[in-house]
Amino acid sequence: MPCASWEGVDAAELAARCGVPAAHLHARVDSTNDVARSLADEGAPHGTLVLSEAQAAGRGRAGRAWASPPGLGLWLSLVLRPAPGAGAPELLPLRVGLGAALGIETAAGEGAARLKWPNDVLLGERKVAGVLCEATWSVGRAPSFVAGIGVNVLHRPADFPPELRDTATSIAAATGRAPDRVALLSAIVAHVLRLVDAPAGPLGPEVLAGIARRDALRGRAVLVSDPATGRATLHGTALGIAADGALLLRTEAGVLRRVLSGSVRPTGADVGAAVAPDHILPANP
Ligand code: BT5
Repeated sequence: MPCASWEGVDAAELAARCGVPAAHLHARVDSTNDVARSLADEGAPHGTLVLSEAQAAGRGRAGRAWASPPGLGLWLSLVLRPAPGAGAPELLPLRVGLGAALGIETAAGEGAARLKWPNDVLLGERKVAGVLCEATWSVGRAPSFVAGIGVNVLHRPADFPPELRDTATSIAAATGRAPDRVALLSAIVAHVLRLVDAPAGPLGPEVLAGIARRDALRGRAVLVSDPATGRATLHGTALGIAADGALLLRTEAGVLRRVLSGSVRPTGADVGAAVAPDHILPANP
């Protein structure tokens, strides 16, 4: 069921404050990505925003659940229709993740957010936001994308389900301050739309530097696994993110490996200073 306003702001004003053509507001949906997908299929323009106060079936990658209780977060999706010849779709999650991080920093402090490849935003070591980009290609039509972003904003630790209490945080829990959700939403949307409006080719210097500055994995020993099966696929030291979006790893045998998809977690043994902070990240090392 659509609703007329959110946080006392009506849909037209919210759209204007976010700089988007339309804002679709809901009290509860299964997933804002599904609502945005339907709108995209009906021709909704680039930047169309879907926001729901709660999600009954919020999801992450590989069918994982995303906890989306009412009143505590930002559960939103944007319809994206990149211009013909725009940057590669596989780079969208990284651009969207950086945009979410920059928006979160308007509330948490510049440089506070960290990015864990491919799609997590952390405050400290805990996940504050996640990104889920989904694409639709149909014959004879330009592809359209939905970028889903979930941000934990006002949760106290006890508001998280027990299984997330050791790994999740909210902006309020991490900073001790409850941000204005409207200001936060408009900052995130503005950063994301600016960053996805990118020319063709690899990630540019601004995005690469923004990601490198916030890279939560660089210099750490990590384990890569298949998100669908959980099976470990690779172990190594994270060197950074390449311009084509790959996570660069150096294996114990000293071989450079490029990881294009997967779930990653640090295994504890950091090497820190062994990786130069200005490590060069070409698209094809
Ligand atoms: C993600 O997946 O992190 C992407 C999450 C995207 C959520 C948004 S909300 C709006 C839009 N509509 C949707 O239905 N989805 C998008 P992944 O990397 O697969 O991480 C999922 C994992 O994060 C889960 O298996 C949990 O371990 C953890 N998790 C679930 N809910 C969380 C939360 N609220 N905060 C922190 N961690 C959470």
